[in-house]
Parts: sequence; C-alpha cells; structure tokens
Amino acid sequence: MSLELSPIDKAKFAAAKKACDYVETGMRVGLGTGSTAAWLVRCLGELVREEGLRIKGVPTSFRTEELAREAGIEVVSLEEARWLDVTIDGADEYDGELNLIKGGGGALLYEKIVATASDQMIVIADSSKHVDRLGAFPLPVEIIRFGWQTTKALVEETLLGMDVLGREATLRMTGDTPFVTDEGNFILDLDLKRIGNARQLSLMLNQMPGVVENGLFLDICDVVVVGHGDGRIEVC
Ligand code: ABF
Repeated sequence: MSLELSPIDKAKFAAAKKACDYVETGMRVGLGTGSTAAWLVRCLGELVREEGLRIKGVPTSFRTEELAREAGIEVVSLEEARWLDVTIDGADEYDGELNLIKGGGGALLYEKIVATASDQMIVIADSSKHVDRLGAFPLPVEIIRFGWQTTKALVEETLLGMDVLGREATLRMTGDTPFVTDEGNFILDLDLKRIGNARQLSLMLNQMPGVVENGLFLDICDVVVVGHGDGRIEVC
C-alpha cells in the first residue's frame, strides 16, 4: 500500500492485512461491511490477483458485494456456500469477553447471519473500538417498517424496566428519509450509554413483535485483531 494513510486508516489496514492470515485457498469467507472490512476486501483481492488465492466470498451487504467483485474475488450467495470457514468483519465496540456491538453500518442482520454460519468469526478493529462495557455506541435494532412507531414505543417501554442507562430510541435517517437496510427494514438506534445485562437485553429485544434482530453479537466472535495507528497489531 503506497499511498500515505492517516493513523486510523493505518490501524484498520494493519488489522485487515493481519486477518488475511486466517484465510486459505479453498475457503468460503464471509466478507464484512464497513470501512475496516473494506480494507480486508482490498487485501484479499490483492492476494487473489497476485498470489493466486482462491476463495469464495459471501458478502454481508450490497456495498461489500460491489467491492468484492471490483477486487476480483469470486462472490457466492450464502445459499450456495451453505456454511463458511471464516467470517471477517468490523465492529463498533468489543469488550473483554469479545462481545460486540455491530450495525453502525446498517448491515447487522446479514452480518449476524453470516457470522453465525461460520466455523470462525474474526473481528478487525482499530484500538478505539475497545470498551470495558458495551453501550456507549448506540445499539442498532433492525425492525420491520409496518407499525414502526409502535415498535419504537414498545422498545422504549421495555428499556424502562431494564438494567440500561439510556432510554431513547431514534429512527436512523439518511438525510430526511428513514435509513433502509439491504433487507428493506428500518433501524432504531438505542442510546443506552451503558448496558448492564447484554444477554437479557438481546433476548428481550428479539422477542418483541416487529423487531428482526439487534446489534449485540454475544458469544459469536472468536478473535479480535486490533490495529494501531503506528502499525502495531494485537490479537485478542
Ligand atoms: C460493520 O462495520 C458494522 O457492523 C460495524 O458497525 C462497522 C464498523 O465500521 P468501521 O469498520 O467503518 O469502523 O461490520
């Protein structure tokens, strides 16, 4: 990589490049979404073009599919792959137990399905994503469009009685219109500040009518590859 990168991009690139060590020819690879995952796609694309790496990539968003095809990576559907050897993806937060908040990029539903259908899930992140306790980053919750205001009110009501600090649910917008996921759903961003019991919260959210999935990735991540601005790597 010859271009001069900012410290944050150096960190993301370093993590993404290190994560390529987990990928071997013949593997079915889940390709994450977001700026760090975009570095992964670039690095894997270079290995495909210049080192003869042969993988089948399963993208977690339309955007990642486009990037993967541009990079020369063979793209297959999750239906065709059926199961994956490894998924490599970014995160908004990770804690000491490698539990995550994901979905800042709006791709949490496909990301969670792909990550769960993988023998191994590797997160690549710059060091700013590490937290002692999840929740400072607003928790994305994917909801169907039908009755979304009612779903929002139900979610807020549920939060009132739980071990979370913040209570506000905000519909994610793109300019003046609601953000629409690749699946055609809306996203609520829950400004919780701190999550006391992530497992209880995740279960409560996902049993609510209208809620499709939430951005708490619990007991899914196996390894976090952390990049630093000076190029240093940590593997947790
Ligand atoms: C995606 O990457 C999302 O789940 C997560 O929100 C985002 C992190 O973005 P970035 O890598 O740009 O910091 O996996």
